[in-house]
Amino acid sequence: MTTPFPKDFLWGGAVAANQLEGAYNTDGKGLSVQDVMPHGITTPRTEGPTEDNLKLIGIDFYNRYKEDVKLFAEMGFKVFRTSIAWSRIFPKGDEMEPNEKGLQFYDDLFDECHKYGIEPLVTISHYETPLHLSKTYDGWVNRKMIEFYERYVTVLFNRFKGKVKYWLTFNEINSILEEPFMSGGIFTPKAELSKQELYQAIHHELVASALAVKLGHEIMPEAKIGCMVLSMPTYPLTPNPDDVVAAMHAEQRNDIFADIHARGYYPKYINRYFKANNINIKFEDGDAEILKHTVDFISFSYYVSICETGDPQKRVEGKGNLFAGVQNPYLKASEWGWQIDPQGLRVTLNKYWDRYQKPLFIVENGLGAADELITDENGNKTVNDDYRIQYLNDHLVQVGEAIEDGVEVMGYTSWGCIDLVSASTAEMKKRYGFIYVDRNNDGSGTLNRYKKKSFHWYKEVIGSNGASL
Ligand code: BGP
Repeated sequence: MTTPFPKDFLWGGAVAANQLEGAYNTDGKGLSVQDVMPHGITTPRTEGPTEDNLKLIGIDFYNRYKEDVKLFAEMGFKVFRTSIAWSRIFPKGDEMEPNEKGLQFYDDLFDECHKYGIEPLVTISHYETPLHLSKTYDGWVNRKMIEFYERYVTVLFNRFKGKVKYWLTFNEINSILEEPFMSGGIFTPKAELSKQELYQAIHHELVASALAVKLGHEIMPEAKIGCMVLSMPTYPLTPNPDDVVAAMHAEQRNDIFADIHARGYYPKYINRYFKANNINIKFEDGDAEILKHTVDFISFSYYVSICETGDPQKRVEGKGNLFAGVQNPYLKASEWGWQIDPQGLRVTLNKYWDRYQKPLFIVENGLGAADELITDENGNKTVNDDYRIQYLNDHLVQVGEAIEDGVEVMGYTSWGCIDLVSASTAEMKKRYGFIYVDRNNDGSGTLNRYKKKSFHWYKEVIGSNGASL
């Protein structure tokens, strides 16, 4: 059987601490911004944790990770992407000393992965800013965040060197444009945040990210450190050049993030936008030098593509992943309105490869769907998730096409390899996993795990290194 996938291709799955660990106040963990977002981005934050916040218990991964990692190993995972909850390590974020029990949890988790030959891929900050840093400093608007983040990553790198080879500095760093609180811990309500403050916050994150690359390379010379962006190809709605230019501008708004990480400086095209919006980024001495520490690879999430038009009359709002866009008349959408476009993944891979000539890692992709747990003829509980198999198969075929196009792809971790709490809506019903978790939107359920049909499908894909696609 032939396959375009290289033999060391990193197959696996991805999750984020706040969406599955639960144990939100166990072993010294402090609150994070997620603990006051009971309904994701759809409703305003609360004063403190409330009972309707499903993330407080998650899927109890904190206590059940051994059982789950064993299931990942059974599928043949080579890599497992998770994040470290910042507030487990620094409960408030601005302390000098880390919380040993938090570090110990991740030590144990990574050991468990290595037991099965699974490499951890760690997101340092995945929408989990300690709440104290958000409330007291206004998150990344404040330059002091660089110092707190530096202390945090230094602790992580020294503790986990030798155990974690692959690191991502910030999850979907560009999502701060739409979700400043969830993504950047910015407490000021979005409507009151000026563009100047927003882009200064972005600058602080970019400097912190480059600093992490620098420190990571010093502390762990063998490690590979990447950036992580939310990718979403934006097509012109029609061949009208007005639409083409509108789509170009929409893409540039997101492209600056990977451009700076990969090239080490701000691209010229953004100056015009800065000028038009009176944005003046304050660089401190040394910032330009730090930015030159570029990433080893580019990682990204891919779920949807969208369109853009220069004609306000033709604007039919579509849903995207955190960013809204104009609906594409040629594509079908998921139950949550995200338009499905496997070829867009090939386009994205080609674009990034041409632009950066650095290895690429797809660290999120998948279909959020409402699954039905059934009992099969052998009396086993399962889900016949043919729709998910179709989605993933179609996307992986396009990854294969991109590899044939000459793109260097390091690996693929499908999102939510085990069911977890949704980031945007904070519900359980929107499931992505190969493993079903018995927990419902009202919080009821045994938390038992069941293999879906896609579990067996993915095992075969990995086992054949993609030849079965
Ligand atoms: C990305 C996030 C993930 C994740 C995924 C799916 O934006 O990095 O944390 O959850 O999208 O989104 P949702 O859970 O809203 O369906």
